Amino acid sequence: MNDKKKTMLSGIQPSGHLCIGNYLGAIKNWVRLQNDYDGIFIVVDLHAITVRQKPAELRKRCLSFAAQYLACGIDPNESIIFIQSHVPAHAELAWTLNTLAHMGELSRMTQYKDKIKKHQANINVGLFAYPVLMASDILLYQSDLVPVGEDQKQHLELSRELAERFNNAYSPTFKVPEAFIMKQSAGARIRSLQDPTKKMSKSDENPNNYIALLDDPDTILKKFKRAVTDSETEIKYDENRHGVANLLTLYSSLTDSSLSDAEQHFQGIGYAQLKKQVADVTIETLVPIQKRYDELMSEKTELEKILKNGAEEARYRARKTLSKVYRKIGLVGGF
Ligand code: ATP
Ligand code: LTN
Repeated sequence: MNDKKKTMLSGIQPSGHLCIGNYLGAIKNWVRLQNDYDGIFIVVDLHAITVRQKPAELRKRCLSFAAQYLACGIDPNESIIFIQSHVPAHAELAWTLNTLAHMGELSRMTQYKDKIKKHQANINVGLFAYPVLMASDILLYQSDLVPVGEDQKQHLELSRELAERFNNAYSPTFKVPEAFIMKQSAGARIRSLQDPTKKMSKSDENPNNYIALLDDPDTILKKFKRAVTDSETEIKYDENRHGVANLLTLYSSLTDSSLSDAEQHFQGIGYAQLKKQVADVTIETLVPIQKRYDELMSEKTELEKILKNGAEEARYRARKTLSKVYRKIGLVGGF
């Protein structure tokens, strides 16, 4: 790995089923940028437990998500992949940054407001402090670039704010990270198939709302056939026609073509064909990923080795930043 490269870092919570929204909004950019950056990709299990998880499923899902990162094209010789809880410094820096974060700014976070509405029975402190843990993931590694979907923009702003607040209160310590977010029409916010006013979410209780990376071709076709569109007929990109705009965005992102080329391609064609062709290009993208995934999961030694090496390297790098932070705030070190 080349030390002169800038650092790119991102993570996904092991909840639900990784979906095409996560792929187009985040993972595809990780893969695209990994040769130019020193990449760090995390399965953020400590974030996932802010919502109640079934222990046996969570355990399996962490490995499965790591395998899906690799199957999508993350190269372990280029980038580091690890599981967040394997590096204790994340929780330690999060505690420290909690003492800098304000109650007011955290209570304004949209994701927090949405999640407490959805999980009324479990409005826990972790859910509230979640963006601070995300800031510590990013700041621990002096990250330059954070490729995420649009829904994470506000959290990224907070990470930048906390870095600056710490640097001003003590002395320059953290790099102030930049978000890397595609345009909405290029996949930053893929919409739910059944309710295209909402974003596609991998833990949606209705599986018809998302295409999972591991859905088989028949399921993919069925889900797209049922996708909600509108009562018009022309296939044109109009942000207010959410369903059709979403299908066009999916088509153009998956085929790496422009929206206007996609519109051209579908001129004079009906919605049934649009759905069928979006299903076809999705299947074409996902089948090779699923094949590689099956290989990785059938013999877990390679996967476990990658995660072990990743955690080792991450622990070393994270400890360097954390020691600096502890020293600057006046904690006694050297024992
Ligand atoms: P959950 O439903 O489990 O809360 P999620 O689907 O919102 O999860 P996250 O783990 O919160 O997924 O997000 C992982 C990454 O995928 C983030 O970078 C996020 O911005 C991106 N992402 C999530 N949903 C979409 C979407 N619909 N379109 C584009 N990017 C998305
Ligand atoms: N909060 C993010 C997941 C996440 C993340 C990160 C993304 C946790 N730590 C660090 C980028 C960098 C989400 O998508 N819900």
